[in-house]
Amino acid sequence: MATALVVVVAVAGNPEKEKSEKATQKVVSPNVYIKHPLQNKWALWFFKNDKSKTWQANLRLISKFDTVEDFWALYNHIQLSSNLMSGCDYSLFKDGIEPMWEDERNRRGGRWLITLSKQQRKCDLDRFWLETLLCLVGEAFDDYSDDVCGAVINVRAKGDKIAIWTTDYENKEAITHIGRVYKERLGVPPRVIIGYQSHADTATKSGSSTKNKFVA
Ligand code: MGP
Repeated sequence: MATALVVVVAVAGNPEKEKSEKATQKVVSPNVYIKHPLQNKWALWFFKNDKSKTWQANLRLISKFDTVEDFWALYNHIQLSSNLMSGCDYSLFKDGIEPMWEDERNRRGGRWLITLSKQQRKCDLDRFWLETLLCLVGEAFDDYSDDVCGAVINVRAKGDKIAIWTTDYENKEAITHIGRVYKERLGVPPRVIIGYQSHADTATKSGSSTKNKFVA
């Protein structure tokens, strides 16, 4: 539990008053000095497409945070996704999970994928990504938030993508709950169908599309 901070205000420069009045004590609310903790610690990653390097070498950790204040400080400090060059990604993942298919927590997982039209970069991309971040740090999926590993935004000339990655493509209950809440939070109309695909299928796909394991 938070304890109150007692600020001792000395009556500076007046030793007589200091003696007679001792010191004034003020109790400051903990809200003033304690940052608001998040349930999880998160890491923000950046990917820049340098074709002379491997995919993994292009992935860089930006920073980690575990309070509401540090989340906003970081968010306000970095470029909006719509200002990034095509080929760049941001990824926000729980601390300890790398934003790649190979991580133990992603290997048997998959993603709810939001594909955007080129026109949507202007009106939807940044607000969809911020809402996605808020779903993650705010643990918006109730008991199923434990299944969430992170989220990725791909800025691409052919059409941008945003996805929430979950840990187990066989956990139907968690996946369907997360998909339903996520679609609602983004305000995606019911007639628009979003799909969930396993990373295993995405990584081995032959054509341009991966089959959906679930839809919402
Ligand atoms: P991408 O960046 O997820 O999508 O994957 P993009 O650029 O829209 O391409 P498309 O194929 O979906 O149309 C691009 C490529 O990056 C993949 O084909 C992989 O070669 C590589 N890549 C992407 N991810 C997420 C991973 C990963 O997790 N691990 C590894 N090893 N390579 C990845």
